Amino acid sequence: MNKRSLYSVMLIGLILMSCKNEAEKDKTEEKSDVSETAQNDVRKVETEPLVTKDFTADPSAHVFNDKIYIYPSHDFDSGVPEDDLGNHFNMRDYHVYSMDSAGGEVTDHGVVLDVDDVEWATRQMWAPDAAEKDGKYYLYFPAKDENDIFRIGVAVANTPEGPFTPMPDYIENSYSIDPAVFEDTDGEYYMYFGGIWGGQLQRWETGSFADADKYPVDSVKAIEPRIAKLDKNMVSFSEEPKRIQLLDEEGNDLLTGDNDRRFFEAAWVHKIDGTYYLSYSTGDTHKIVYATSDNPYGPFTYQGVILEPVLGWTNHHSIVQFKGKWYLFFHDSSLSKGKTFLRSVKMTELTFNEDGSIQTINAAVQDSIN
Ligand code: FUB
Repeated sequence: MNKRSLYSVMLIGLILMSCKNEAEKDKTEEKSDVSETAQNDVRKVETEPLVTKDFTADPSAHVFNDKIYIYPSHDFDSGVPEDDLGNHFNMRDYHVYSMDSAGGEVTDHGVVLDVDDVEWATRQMWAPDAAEKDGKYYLYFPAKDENDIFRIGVAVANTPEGPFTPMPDYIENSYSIDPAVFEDTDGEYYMYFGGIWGGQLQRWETGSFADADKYPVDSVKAIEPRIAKLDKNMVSFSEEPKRIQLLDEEGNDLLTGDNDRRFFEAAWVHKIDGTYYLSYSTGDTHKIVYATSDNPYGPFTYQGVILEPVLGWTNHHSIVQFKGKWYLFFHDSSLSKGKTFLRSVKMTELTFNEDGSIQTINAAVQDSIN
């Protein structure tokens, strides 16, 4: 065989090998797609905003007196430009909404609290929550104080729809954002809270408010959400806030660089058969994920994704049982056609597997917007 024929044979050989490799690669990719889908079992849902007259976000849903009550943030366009600290979320008041049936007609109970009525608060009325005890209703809300530090306040009402009368000062030892108050089966109430970036949790790592943002490096434990037991009076903490440990499946702390799983903001807790489910937003990876524990203080072990990213930057939710079914309340920016700071509350049914795990939901509506 001369040199030229030898090269031709080698070239044909190489082409055949590369075709075989490509075919095998395609097969492997097909396979891994299939196994990923099987593992995640993502359910795609179509949803409509519950409120279209106003923009609403960060829905905290509760069942009071056989109705679903929703305590959301009230988004509006204040003209403040968007930045990484969320200054464009410049909300000033809260409305309460209710529904007699899941997905039924929504009643707007109007403004129940305004920033001008809160002595200590100056701006940014962010994600609230509510709780009931002995026939009184408590609205917990974060806002910035006169030093531009996020604190958590409380306002009290005789009915779930308010109006709420604010306490003169914020809750002592409270800081950061996104309070979620959970009533345990033994009658104790706990507040879960915190949020990094604009939520300022990173400033409290040393125990007092730092002048500048400082984040742990990627290879160390991520900043953890906080918990504090509420006093019997429901308007103060009965203990110093504690950190909640978040672990991976091997019992190691979730790390700062693990943006797909580490805590960012929007904590929520529900309990089923002795298991506490702590769900939260991963912020810059835009997911709602969850972790479980047999203790309200944790440690909680990461389990998986509840809600894939929605249209808009933030993802914030609540989970509530109503008439035997579980529902996920969340928001997206579909009504405003993608405006980050103009969001709308939605709901969909949540499905649990027999082993207690939660089926992942994909409620993205990106395609219909473009
Ligand atoms: O709505 C303002 C902030 O955006 C909330 O407090 C966060 O959870 C995020 O949804």
